[in-house]
Amino acid sequence: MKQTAFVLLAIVAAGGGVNWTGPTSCVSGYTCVYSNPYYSQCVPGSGGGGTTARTTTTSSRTTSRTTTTSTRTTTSATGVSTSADFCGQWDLRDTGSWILYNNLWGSGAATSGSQCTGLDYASGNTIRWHTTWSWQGGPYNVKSYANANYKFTPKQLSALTTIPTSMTFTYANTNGMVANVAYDLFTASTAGSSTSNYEIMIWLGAYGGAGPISSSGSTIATPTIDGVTWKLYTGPNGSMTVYSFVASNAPVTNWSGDLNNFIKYLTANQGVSKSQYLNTIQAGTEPFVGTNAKLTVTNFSVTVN
Ligand SMILES: *[C@@H]1O[C@H](CO)[C@@H](O)[C@H](O)[C@H]1NC(C)=O
Ligand SMILES: *[C@@H]1O[C@H](CO)[C@@H](O)[C@H](O)[C@H]1NC(C)=O
Ligand SMILES: *[C@@H]1O[C@H](CO)[C@@H](O)[C@H](O)[C@H]1NC(C)=O
Ligand SMILES: CC(=O)N[C@H]1CO[C@H](CO)[C@@H](O)[C@@H]1O
Repeated sequence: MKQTAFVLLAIVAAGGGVNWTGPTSCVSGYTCVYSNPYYSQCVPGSGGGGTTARTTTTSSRTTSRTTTTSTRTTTSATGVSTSADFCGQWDLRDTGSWILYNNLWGSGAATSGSQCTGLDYASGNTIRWHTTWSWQGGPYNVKSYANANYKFTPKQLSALTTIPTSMTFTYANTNGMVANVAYDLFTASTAGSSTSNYEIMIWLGAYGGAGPISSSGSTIATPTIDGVTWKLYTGPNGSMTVYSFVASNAPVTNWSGDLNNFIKYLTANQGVSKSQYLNTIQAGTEPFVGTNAKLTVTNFSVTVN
């Protein structure tokens, strides 16, 4: 049951769109469409509005989630643990402390492409992994969210002290690539709930014009947290509020900080209730388009205190 929640949450990762100025507005010459529940997409010229497409996509995705939860769970002891890359849409690797997902949830929007993810090392609260992908077509649609999901006991925000984390990565073949590298945290009013009230994204990388969900198209604040000045955006996903901190000097490829500092910023300044539970911490990449791109997370660690 716990694992089901992880899978559900892993698939609802939200990033944003390309060339947006708001959830339903775009730069001049582009029109907003909704290709899935989480991204307003700006496409060249005039085109459809999105409510119907949004609803349709939501239900098809919900089905996929449910049917694929139990596929391919490999449990291994902690310690060095590598194996062949896995390429199936919902393939994953459970290391005990982590679940590494390929998660090609939006691959249906591509005209061609593929993606494979592999584990390089996992031990305790540290993981090293990589994902390699090419996606063509559907340039305004996210194709996937390959990510490492850290397993921990959900904790009320008021009970958190620190969440030290560090991530070092390289991204190869970024020329022409549209993608992000981002943490994705979810909170809810109950522990372990798969229905989240808040999604907190921390974007270390924003390549090729990728941007987060935003109601206004503008930053709402520019806090400096853990050595980086972040452009903060917010916008809704249905009843869930998304806060995205985008590194102003992205990509930040070697970062360490305290995730609780972002949470404390939001409880102090954005009205996020401390009675919320932090249920999910994951980090990975959301690709739109690119060729032979490769994200290598050379070191990622998280501890929830
Ligand atoms: C976003 O807009 C810029 C210029 O406004 C353009 O060069 C770029 O191709 C656009 N990105 C996409 C994915 O359409
Ligand atoms: C990342 O930063 C840390 C702390 O500044 C440093 O010790 C480490 O060598 C850096 N790693 C890389 C790969 O640059
Ligand atoms: C990986 O991160 C952990 C935790 O920050 C650190 O102890 C370790 O030295 C790092 N390893 C490398 C190879 O950077
Ligand atoms: C996590 C979460 O609540 N995500 C929701 C985003 O909005 C869509 C509907 O638009 C829901 O299906 C998701 O559950």
